[in-house]
Amino acid sequence: MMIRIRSSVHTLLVCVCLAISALPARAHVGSPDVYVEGNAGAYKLSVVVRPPLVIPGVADIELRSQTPGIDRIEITPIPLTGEASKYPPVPDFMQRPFADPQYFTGHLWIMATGSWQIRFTVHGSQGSGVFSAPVPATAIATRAMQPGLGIMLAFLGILLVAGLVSIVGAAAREAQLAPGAEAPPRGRRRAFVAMTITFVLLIGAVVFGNRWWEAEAADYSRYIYKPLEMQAQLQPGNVLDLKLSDPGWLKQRKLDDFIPDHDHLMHLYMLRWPAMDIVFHLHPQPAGTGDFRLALPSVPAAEYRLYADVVHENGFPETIVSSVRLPDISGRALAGDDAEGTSTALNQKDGPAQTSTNYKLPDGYTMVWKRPETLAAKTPYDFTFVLLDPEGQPASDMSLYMGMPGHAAFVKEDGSVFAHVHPSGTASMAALMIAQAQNHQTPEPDPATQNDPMQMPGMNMSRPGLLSTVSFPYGFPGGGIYRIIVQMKHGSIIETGFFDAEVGPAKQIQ
Ligand SMILES: [Cu+2]
Repeated sequence: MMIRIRSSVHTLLVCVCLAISALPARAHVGSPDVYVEGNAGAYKLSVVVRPPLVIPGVADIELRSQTPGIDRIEITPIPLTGEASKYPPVPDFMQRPFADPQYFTGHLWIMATGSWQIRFTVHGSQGSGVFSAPVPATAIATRAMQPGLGIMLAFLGILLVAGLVSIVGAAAREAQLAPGAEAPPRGRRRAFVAMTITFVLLIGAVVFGNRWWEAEAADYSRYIYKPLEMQAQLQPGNVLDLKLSDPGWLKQRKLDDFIPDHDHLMHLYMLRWPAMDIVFHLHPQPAGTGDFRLALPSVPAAEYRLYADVVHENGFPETIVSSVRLPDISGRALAGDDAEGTSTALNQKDGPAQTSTNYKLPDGYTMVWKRPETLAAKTPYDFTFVLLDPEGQPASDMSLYMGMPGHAAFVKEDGSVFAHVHPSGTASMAALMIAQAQNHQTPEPDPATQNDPMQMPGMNMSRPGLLSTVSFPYGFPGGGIYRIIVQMKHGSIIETGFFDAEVGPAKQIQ
């Protein structure tokens, strides 16, 4: 009987913890934290938003201003689109936790799953300004309770049941006795009956409680994020057909509401797997609801892993993961924004192969990574790359690639992390533009921030003097080996550089 109680109590506790302990959202794969850079009026901000572990839950926000003079910052969580986006709640204020006057932290409740923004209103000596960071918030998985906590809670539960049973027994046996008197056999019998009834009732309560929590957990699990699924199939004529399907999540998710994100409805990274030594950045075209097609370029026979980025109408981004085995294909020539890069295989056994900071490109150019000395998880970095011409000078013929000075993909060796990042950060460009439009900001030309695509009125305009340096704000979600694939464009050539990084565990914040 005791074993049954124990297992029931344990199940109940596990359910409680399943319900309260979910992992957060991810627009990318395995990389939930949002790293963005942008301007609030005269202030250039670097923002990290760590979405909550539960929905509803608290998002942790860190902000560093590259511009001095800030007096105070108000933060507000608002849905990115819809009627509710017009009625922001009363703002909170960010704190300065350290002596550093340009570093701020804050915490905000995110009350529902969906496409959110955190709006920063900055006041200071250089006037006021507004900036919004899009934050997709979803619970994506459940985490089991720690065994130690489970055993402790189960023990306390048993103690509670045993205590109540013995209290009832003592009351039935001895309540009417004079002090010090021995309980008569009748009293003992009465106590036995009372204890049995109490025990059965308590077991009933535990079983009922368990059922209730199971129902709650099942209900909650419906809200756990399930990314769209994708079936990739080779069709005659070297056409890759990508069929999307919804495994069931929120009813409002659709397969026909995608909006263009930096010029395309879908950005497909196709990597030879697991070597990651050949990478294609391609742009399949819609061919019906939830159906995308792509005429393949020439590819060698291999297994390829596919990461497809799309953005829904409400600014909610998804990365759809799939894989496909392709035969040798002699396909079309690459054209437009499509690009290909080749490197050495990611050496999974003996550590990173491309640990150097200089990546030699086939046309004599070199891509250089200003690599930090050490890389730790959960730490915001500016990943800075420079494109040098064959003479070793910064390339002077730079052009924008899909409206931006560069695109980077951070891929973990086991494929569990994939993040497609831009100079403005990890947020999708489409979501950033929705947020920016609401802030009614007119972009001001500023040579110091010309790498920032939000500063560019016509994102496709090629501008003379575009810097050959590009920076991506990002932080690794965890330790391990990552391949960073960086693309920049000069003239009409899209260059693809490969860099490998060994990332240590997260550092304790001082
Ligand atoms: Cu991109």
